[in-house]
Amino acid sequence: MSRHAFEPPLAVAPEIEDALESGKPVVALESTIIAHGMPRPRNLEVARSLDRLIRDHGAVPAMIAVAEGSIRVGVRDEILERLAGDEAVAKVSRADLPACLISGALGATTVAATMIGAHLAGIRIFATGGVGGAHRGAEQSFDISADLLELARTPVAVVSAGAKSILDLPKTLEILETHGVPVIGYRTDTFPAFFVRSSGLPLPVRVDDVARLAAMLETQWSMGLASGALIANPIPQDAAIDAAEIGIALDQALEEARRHGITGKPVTPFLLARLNELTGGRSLDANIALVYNNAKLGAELAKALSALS
Ligand code: PSU
Ligand code: MN
Repeated sequence: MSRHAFEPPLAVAPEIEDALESGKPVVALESTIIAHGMPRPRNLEVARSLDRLIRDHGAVPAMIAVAEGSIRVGVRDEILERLAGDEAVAKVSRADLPACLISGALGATTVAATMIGAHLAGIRIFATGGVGGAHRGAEQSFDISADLLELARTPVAVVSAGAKSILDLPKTLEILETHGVPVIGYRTDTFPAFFVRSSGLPLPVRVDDVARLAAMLETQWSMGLASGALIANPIPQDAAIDAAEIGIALDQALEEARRHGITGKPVTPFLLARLNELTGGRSLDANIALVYNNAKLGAELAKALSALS
């Protein structure tokens, strides 16, 4: 008899279920970047463009969110519009999943919660913008994103442009190393810093082609190492923002967050929104460009992984 009296509350869209059953490439997408990471109305356009882009690159997109008591893998348009337009969408990480599911409320899933949904559905590749990490001052505040621990225990590869330097990137990398999470530079030797192609922090592994990347993931998982992997894909050159310019805006946004006493969950959404204002929308353009770039790599990687199995 199973230890679990209930099936997990998972609702996979038929198209995605078919794709997974026939071994076709599928790429998971998170809903928090849409609900909390980008302003309206661009967020909805981005969600729709991501869907098209992944299809154009030969994979099936799977936006993940919580709605109507289930983890939705693939959301219908009405839910997507509410995620992009509704102020009241909860930000749902691992710890928030059960309460949000029981309440029936609409929830946008973070990297951590999206990895859980992807894994439950059998999706191995997930493309996003940036992952959460150790915040600056984490040695005092203990503010370390659940994304890092999820990467340590859920076998999904996350394609990201690294993490923003609103975080303490050296600490973030140390935590990932401690937990045995491979951080793999895609065509880079250093950890990318989201808007900026390089943080200057060296990475132990660099891979220049997707077939090799897929083989590495397959090898990791074949050994039963049930952790994820972080694929670090730098923002395209022509979309990157000057490190000094973004640094000034980041410092100001961080100072404002401190002054307003903003801590915990609202920190990242607050900083993202302020950065966008402080850079006159340039940070948003860069953010969108790097998400598209990650979606493309995610699709290529999902195809390469499908070809192996
Ligand atoms: N970083 C970004 N954009 C985002 C996020 C992080 O550049 O939208 C979101 C992601 O959903 C990520 C979450 O999983 O913030 C991390 O939040 P926290 O630090 O509260 O775990
Ligand atoms: Mn936090």
